[in-house]
Amino acid sequence: MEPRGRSGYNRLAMALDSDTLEQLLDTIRRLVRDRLVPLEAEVSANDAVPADVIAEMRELGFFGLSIPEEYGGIGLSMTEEVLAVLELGWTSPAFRSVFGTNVGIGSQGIVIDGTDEQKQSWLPRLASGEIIASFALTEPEAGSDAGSLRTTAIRDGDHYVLNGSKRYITNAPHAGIFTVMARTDPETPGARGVSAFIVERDSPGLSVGTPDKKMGQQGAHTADVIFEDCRVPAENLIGGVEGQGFKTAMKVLDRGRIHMGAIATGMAERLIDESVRYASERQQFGKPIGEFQLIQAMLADSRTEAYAGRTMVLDAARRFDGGENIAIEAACCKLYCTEMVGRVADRAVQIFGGAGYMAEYPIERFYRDVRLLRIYEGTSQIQQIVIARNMLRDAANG
Ligand code: COS
Repeated sequence: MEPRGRSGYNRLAMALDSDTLEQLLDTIRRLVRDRLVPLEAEVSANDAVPADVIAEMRELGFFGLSIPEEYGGIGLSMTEEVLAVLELGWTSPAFRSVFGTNVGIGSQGIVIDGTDEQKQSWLPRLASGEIIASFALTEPEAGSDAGSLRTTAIRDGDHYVLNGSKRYITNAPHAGIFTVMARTDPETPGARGVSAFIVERDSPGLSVGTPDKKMGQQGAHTADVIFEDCRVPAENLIGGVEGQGFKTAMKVLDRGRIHMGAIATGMAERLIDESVRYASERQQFGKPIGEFQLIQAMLADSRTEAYAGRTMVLDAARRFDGGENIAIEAACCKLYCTEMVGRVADRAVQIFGGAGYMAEYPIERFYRDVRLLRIYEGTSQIQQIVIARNMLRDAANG
């Protein structure tokens, strides 16, 4: 029998021994509940995570959670990452966003498809949090249709010259490097002409726009990134091969979709906790509202759905760690868990009633924060397309 930790999950495909994993999860849980939750309102009001919190997260190794140990990270398996992210979901997503791109979309292009030199030169600095990595795929005219991106990267001697602009790029205002998808072959339309590059923040010709004003997730920052004859050394072409950039981006997003499902589930669990507490305390008609079956139905539906989400992300992560192709399962996680947390947040507002609509309570903020999850890293509709296309392809291939 494999030992079972507090997480209650069979320890398969784990990189850490069980004590170390439990210790890490406990550390995250304590930091989140004792230190970060009390700071949520301040982070939202100031639109910034305090510098000492960022320093603490750096110290704890959060920036390197998913980066292999040989490059200075903690090297969590996907299953372990999911368990960590479920804990992190308990608080405002702004905190996770500080290091989220280093763990996920900003670093994984290099981890998955980078050359040894690229890994050695960038991953240790990403793992330590010395620099932030951003993922630059989306453009003003290319969102869901990522393969139609227009930014060009034209070879000129031992450099590529980039022109174009990227939109809504998470952590762009803080980034030291960008993983940029750009068209190296303007004659080839669609995904095949796209390559991926590591572009340094201080490259001549690169500028970052003013941070976007958003509906929620204050404290997490996005901005445009503009390339005007931006010269990038040819050795920064990820994997050293042109035309592979779209596939690199898709592989990064596959993995990111499990991570995103876990964040959504963690947030749902927090909202349920808040809802149960409020339903136990709030009195109407002479008793706590939790004694009314219509409130109980909402609590039960939320709990059932969050449980389904938790089970799903852990299953997809286990399959990923086992080397299975998880394109369908990852999209299922993103689709189900992010839609699910939308329903859970909506029920939480309903249970809180007028208080759920007021900025004084955290529910209103979470309601706005979770709305983004159904959009970024691939909308729900894109997940449906990915799932159905793969189903039909599998059926055609027997
Ligand atoms: N892993 C590896 N390769 C993949 C892949 C995956 N998950 N998905 C697609 N590919 C490959 C395909 O096999 C194909 O390769 P070949 O040309 O060798 O056959 C190539 O990539 C193009 O794939 P496809 O034809 O499916 O591309 P489409 O242009 O039709 O786009 C969708 C597919 C819509 C799924 C894609 O554009 C997408 O995911 N869009 C959403 C982007 C997104 O999430 N944006 C959020 C912002 S980034 S934070």
